[in-house]
Amino acid sequence: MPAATRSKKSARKPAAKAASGVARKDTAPKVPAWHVAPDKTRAWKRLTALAKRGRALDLRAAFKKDRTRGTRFSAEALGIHLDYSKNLVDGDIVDALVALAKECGVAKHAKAMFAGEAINITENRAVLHAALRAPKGSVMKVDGENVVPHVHAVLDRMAAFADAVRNGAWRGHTGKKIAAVVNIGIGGSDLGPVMAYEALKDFTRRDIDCRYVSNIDGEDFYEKTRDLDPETTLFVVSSKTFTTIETMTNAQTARAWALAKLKDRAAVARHFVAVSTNAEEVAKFGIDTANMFGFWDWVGGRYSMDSAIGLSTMIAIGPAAFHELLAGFRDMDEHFRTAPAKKNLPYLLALLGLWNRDFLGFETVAVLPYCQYLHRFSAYLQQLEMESNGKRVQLDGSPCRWQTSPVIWGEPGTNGQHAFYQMIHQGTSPVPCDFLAFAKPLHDVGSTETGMHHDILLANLFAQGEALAFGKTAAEVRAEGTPEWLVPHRTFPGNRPSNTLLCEQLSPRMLGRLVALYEHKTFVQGSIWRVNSFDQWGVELGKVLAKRIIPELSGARPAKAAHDSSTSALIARYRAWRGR
Ligand code: G6Q
Repeated sequence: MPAATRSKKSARKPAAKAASGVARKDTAPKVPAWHVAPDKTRAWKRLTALAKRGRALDLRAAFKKDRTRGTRFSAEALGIHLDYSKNLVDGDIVDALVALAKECGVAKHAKAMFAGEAINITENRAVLHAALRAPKGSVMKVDGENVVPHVHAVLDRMAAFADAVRNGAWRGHTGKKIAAVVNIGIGGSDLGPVMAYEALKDFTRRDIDCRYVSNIDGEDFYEKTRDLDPETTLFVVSSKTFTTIETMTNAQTARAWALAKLKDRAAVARHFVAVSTNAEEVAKFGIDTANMFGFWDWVGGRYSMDSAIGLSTMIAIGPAAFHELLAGFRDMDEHFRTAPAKKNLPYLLALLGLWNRDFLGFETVAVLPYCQYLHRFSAYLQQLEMESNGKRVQLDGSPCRWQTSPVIWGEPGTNGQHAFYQMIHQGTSPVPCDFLAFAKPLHDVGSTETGMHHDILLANLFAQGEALAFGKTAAEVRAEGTPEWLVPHRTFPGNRPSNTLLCEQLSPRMLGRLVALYEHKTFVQGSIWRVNSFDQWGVELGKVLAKRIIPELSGARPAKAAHDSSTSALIARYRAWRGR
């Protein structure tokens, strides 16, 4: 199978093209009998009964009663220590959650995923991002064909190219060394690479500046390129489909920007490479398909940062470190597949999240990394979880009778503490938090006189979890001599759930483990919620409507398309202010 195409053998037969262009079947695929609706299970009923106990659980009392709670409700694997003791759970609740995963057939579903079955049923596709990190020589099949050799063929080509850019063998059209790599992509073709570049900055060579243009807003392209020299700039156009309007518009703008100085169409070949599954469109754009790095339709956009979509990451950190990143993903795949649910980090995170969402009714989750390098991690997870599980119908098309994805959001600590933590501590809606930190910093800045930054950072993280869980009672506030009228303002209710993920040290391998941890967490939740975590029909409608409106904004006269009075007035106001 060539990099970006399927062999005849592997083409799925009954697939036809739907209006949206994706392969479809004419009859709905059968949902396996073991994939039961969660609310039909005994465990769900048990959890519904336990919810009252969970809501009433007093963390102060629970910790007092069980001196081992902090270690009892924790698990550790692969240098990641998960402390989930500050959740509103007890042993019975955890047992019932684990039973829920079992009754919902999560393990069977995972097996089907790893076996390359077309579990993305609405697009009739396998979901095999795990093959992206499979070791050379292993076997993972889609439609009977082992895809691992194809994965490694692309990885080898990426490595050769990344090395050439890094060591100066690959030069720009005028013979100069590449000094800036600009990845043009959006969504899954942007969020992973930009998150990884920021997270692993300390592992980059620093003499090649990587930048990421995603937004159709021209200011993004302008700002990211205004100080770059086309002679030393390489564009990586990353788009699975190579038809996404934002990416194609930015790529065309980039080509015009480069050619304005280089003045030779032949320069495109030295300054543009593509990452895509669509060789035809890449060639149409004018990029030599020899400079195209492929991946496959069984890799979803938001699950693609370890595919060729990670080309800019590989250029930044080098092929060896990229392979370490892949090894980290693989470590977590193995842990996910083999560890018992109670010790399995993705299962635990998923089940606790589900408990908070479906049984305690919490609507959002804050992911709060106490690590500046991870400052794009929450944004990355926002897409991973919300695009995957923000669904309202089950696999069989019937409505979900339960809540699905919560809102995922967050910013690094300690910055957030001086901004939105107020609401987390004393607001009316509890927000479960995932605190994330590394025990060993990459740079141990500070001194005993000034204070070690990392100790202060981690002290803050531990203090936040403590404050959220145990709060401060009115009696404690009074005992400090606080006037009575101020007591309610200074009281912290406590009992606000959090997980703490304390990891050993940030590295490419650790990042791979963490991303795969959340990938599989998302899988477990989607599996129990019985939704298709691998499609994203919800982004379609807005795209279609925008296409219709574009000519109405830029045309000489507004088109006569019928809109509601709000949209029409906004279009008219826009045109007036643009002098049209
Ligand atoms: C991810 C989504 C979406 C996608 C972008 C970019 O899972 O499918 O975020 O990655 O819309 O798509 P292209 O890579 O095809 O340009």
